[in-house]
Amino acid sequence: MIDLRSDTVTKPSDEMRAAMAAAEVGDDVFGEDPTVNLLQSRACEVFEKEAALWVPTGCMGNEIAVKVHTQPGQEIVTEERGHIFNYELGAAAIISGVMIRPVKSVDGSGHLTWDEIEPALRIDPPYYQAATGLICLENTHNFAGGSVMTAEHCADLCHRARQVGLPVHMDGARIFNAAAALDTTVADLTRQCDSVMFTLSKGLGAPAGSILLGDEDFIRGAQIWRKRLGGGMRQIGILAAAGLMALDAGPHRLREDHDNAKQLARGLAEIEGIEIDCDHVVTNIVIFDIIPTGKTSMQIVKALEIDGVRAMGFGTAIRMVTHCDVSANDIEVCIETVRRAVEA
Ligand code: TLP
Repeated sequence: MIDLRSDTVTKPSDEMRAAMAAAEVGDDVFGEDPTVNLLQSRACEVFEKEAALWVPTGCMGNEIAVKVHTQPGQEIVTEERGHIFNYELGAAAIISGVMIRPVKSVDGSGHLTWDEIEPALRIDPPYYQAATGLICLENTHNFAGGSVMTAEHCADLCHRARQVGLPVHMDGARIFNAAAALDTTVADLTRQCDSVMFTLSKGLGAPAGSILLGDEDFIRGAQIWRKRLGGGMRQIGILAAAGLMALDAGPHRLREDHDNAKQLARGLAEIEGIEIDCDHVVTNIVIFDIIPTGKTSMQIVKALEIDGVRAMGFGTAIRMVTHCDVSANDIEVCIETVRRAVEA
């Protein structure tokens, strides 16, 4: 089975499993797990941020950030296809009591400009309107096809947000993919953000875990909310050992995933009935439209599954994500499998 549903499906390597078995551990709720502590301080170094906190999932990291930055009754602004708005099951409403104000990115990139954000903001509104409490960005932008936001663009948004007194949270689940594509560092891409979440369990290859970063005050608040939400895990060094390997070695091989995604996009573009703009594929996510095939995405996904390829269908589109368990040869097999499914 060639599994392209997501880069979350990667399995830990033998080397990673060995590191996990050998991990030194302690009780992380007491702050005594040396491997977690090492991972958190390593993340601080890499991102050049004051403090970091292990969280079990990216969703928990994002939702803790929303909680710590906002007050109940406020609004948060996100791009309309953003993960926090679409794939976190209304958690911002349930946990933080905030409403999400989704904004359309006119150029389709998923990366809002200040001109798009500003009209959606309510800064010091009259008492009968909800105030904006937070702006959330996403880099790479998952459902805009893994598109990247440059360091300059992000710094500009953060600068303007600061001028109106708003914090900015970066959902950087795949920020290392953005850094690889833009040939820059994750520190540069997130320097002005008040908080950042990045995921160890996607392209970087760890079996679980994300890290939340910010200043010391923010992380103190985040630690309280992690515990409240049931995310205070104990001898978590076993997972942090995998996270350390993922953080050190994972970023170096992401370009291979991006090359495979490009190869996939080019192959798909040659299949009649598939609509894809190859120039938009710059990281490891490939999203293509199948309307002209006359089939539904569910029909195609089902046919692919029977033929040994897994993909994710949504609306009239299909998403395929490359990762460390997929080779260039698998990509060729995948292209031919899609051709058969479309032509059947
Ligand atoms: N994304 C998953 C699904 O939830 C859609 C995937 O397969 O891509 N932010 C972004 C941008 C994400 O893509 C994801 C996961 C998360 C946050 C949540 O991370 P986890 O799955 O660790 O909670």
